[in-house]
Amino acid sequence: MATTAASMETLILKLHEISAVKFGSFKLKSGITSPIYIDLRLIVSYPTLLTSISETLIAAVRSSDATFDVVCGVPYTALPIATVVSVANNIPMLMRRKEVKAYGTAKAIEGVFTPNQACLIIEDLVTSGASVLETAAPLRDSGLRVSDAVVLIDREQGGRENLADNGIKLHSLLKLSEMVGVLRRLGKVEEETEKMVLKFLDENKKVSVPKVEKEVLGVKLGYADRAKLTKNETGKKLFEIMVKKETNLCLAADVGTAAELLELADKVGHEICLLKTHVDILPDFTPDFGSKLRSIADKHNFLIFEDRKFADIGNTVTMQYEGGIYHILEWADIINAHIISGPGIVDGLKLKGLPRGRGLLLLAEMSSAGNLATGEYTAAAAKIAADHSDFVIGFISVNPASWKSGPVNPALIHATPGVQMVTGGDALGQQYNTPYSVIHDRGSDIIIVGRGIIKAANPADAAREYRIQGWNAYLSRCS
Ligand code: 5BU
Repeated sequence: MATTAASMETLILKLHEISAVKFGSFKLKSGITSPIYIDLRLIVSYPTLLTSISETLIAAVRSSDATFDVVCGVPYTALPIATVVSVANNIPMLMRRKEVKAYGTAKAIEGVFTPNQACLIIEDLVTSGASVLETAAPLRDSGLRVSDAVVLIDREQGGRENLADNGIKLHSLLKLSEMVGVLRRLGKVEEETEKMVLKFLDENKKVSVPKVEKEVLGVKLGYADRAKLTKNETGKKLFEIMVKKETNLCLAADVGTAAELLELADKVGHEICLLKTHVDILPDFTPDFGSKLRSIADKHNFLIFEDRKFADIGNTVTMQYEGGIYHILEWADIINAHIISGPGIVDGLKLKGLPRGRGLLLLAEMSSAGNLATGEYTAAAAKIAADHSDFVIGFISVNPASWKSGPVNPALIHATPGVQMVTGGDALGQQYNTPYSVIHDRGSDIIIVGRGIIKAANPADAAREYRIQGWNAYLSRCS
């Protein structure tokens, strides 16, 4: 069915007739007072209207370039709309359980789907876009792609922009101003009322995503709450250590010998949540290195991350992880892997690591100039992580706030290398950002600092300074 101006007028008139459009003074969810209120919950009582809204919505999406395999309505008002769309067009539907708080747990999404299917979100009305984002987050966590949302009414208060910022294109049938314009033209509202609504819209063009909803999205959730969402015991422990020691600092202990490394670990251990090693650079490595480092880690309560960057097929990495000279599985709480070889690498590492309660970080982005871990590659890492949230605890990231695939499950942690007190780089392509920019602006959780600390005159003092800067950036992100 093509959407004509006449059919839109009929729809608007009908909505007005059933008092789904109200004029007066209404306090909205976002806290602002509005002279107009739209209540589309009523449409369940008017099956013909419900059918025609559903037909109009699907027609609008079909005339765009959006493609999708399944639909999901934003609970609750849009659920009947999505159901009618699904039934009338034979498109499978999914339901998001509104009552599940910690998404990422099983059954946040009801219905049958396969990862990587595209899901169209259906909504009745968009103000800030927060409700659509609340539904997009668990869909994405479950491995679905969400790039389009269709809505009957756009209140024109920033929703379109907020959704675009999160990689979702908004298709709207009606803008609030157009709707009021039609009602005015048809003599249903006074000129005065129309003016009031237009003035209100002009003064409230941008409603930001309210704080409580940001928290649901994980944007502002603190480390302590995120520990509760984490399925992996090492991931949980990491968040807990960060909270307990008030540190989001990881030391990249790239020193010349194992002896130096152990000495440094003991000196700065109280400042860090994580110590990162490159065990293959240590000329004096001995089989007891792991147990020595472990006892320092236990003494100072930090975790050990071997930056091994596994990259081979699943079968090979199981052997590299467990065997060889280094026996990484024995002493490293956390390892990382490229996803270049596909998800089999995660299955391989998980086979050995999960029974030991270990955790894996996926390399979603890299800090070096010209690296190829961008765009689709980064999105693929996010998807693999969502599929393996029992073992994958997060990512090596550089700018997670900019990810086109949107915010990831807050149970997953972001650790960022390329951090120094001033921006810049080295002669071999490393690029540095400051602790504040990494944690506050780019939405990462852990700063990984190497030469900024180990080349300092006093590494313990430098580590302390990085810890304070990183932690303050986190606190200001939360406030
Ligand atoms: P730096 O001295 O702070 O530049 O050390 C950074 C550390 O992080 C170093 O051990 C690198 O191997 C590691 N690193 C990185 O710099 N960039 C990346 O994208 C990844 C790891 Br992954």
